[in-house]
Amino acid sequence: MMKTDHLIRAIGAGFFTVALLAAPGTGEAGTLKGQVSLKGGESSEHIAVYIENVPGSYAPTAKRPELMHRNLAFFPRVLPVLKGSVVDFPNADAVFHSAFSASPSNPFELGIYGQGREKFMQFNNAGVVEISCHIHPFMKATVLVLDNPFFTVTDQRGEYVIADVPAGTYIVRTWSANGKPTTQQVSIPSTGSTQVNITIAP
Ligand SMILES: [Cu+2]
Repeated sequence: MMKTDHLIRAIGAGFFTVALLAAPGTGEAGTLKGQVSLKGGESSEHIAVYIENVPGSYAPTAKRPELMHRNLAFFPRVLPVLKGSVVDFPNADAVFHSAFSASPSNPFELGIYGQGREKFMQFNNAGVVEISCHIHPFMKATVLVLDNPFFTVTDQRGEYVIADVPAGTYIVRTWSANGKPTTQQVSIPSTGSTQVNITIAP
């Protein structure tokens, strides 16, 4: 509502004002940031934080996300991606690995392959995709396929920042390898930032 009013006024004021308002990252967008803590003292690094139901349509960027086989583990353990993304699955180990998922949203099978042989998979449906290796049953990863690009992962201190979020009230969720998923409501201001700290139960 407010946005439309602004635009109509801007059109009256001239073309250049309209162009400025339409530029990404200007006006009526705020930043969500905070600290994620995992109860029980496990590392709070690489926990996915994402905002649901942000209006708009979004396309993946040219840079492909990567889910690697490395030291007999998938890296990263949790990988959030935008719907439609092609994810590369390089094998950095000197042993054979595979990657597959039986998750209903995006089932796939890349077969068994050796070092350096790059395989890939396009994730076209939003959902949680649990990934395993046929050869090493202890190898697990999760790809979160999301509807919008307003997601990130925590840094070494458990901190996260999601910038340029259109102002509004949303649900923010987290996903981690060692804790339960969380859900809470957040209000993104039209300018500046809001701090939301999140505690995850083991
Ligand atoms: Cu393996």
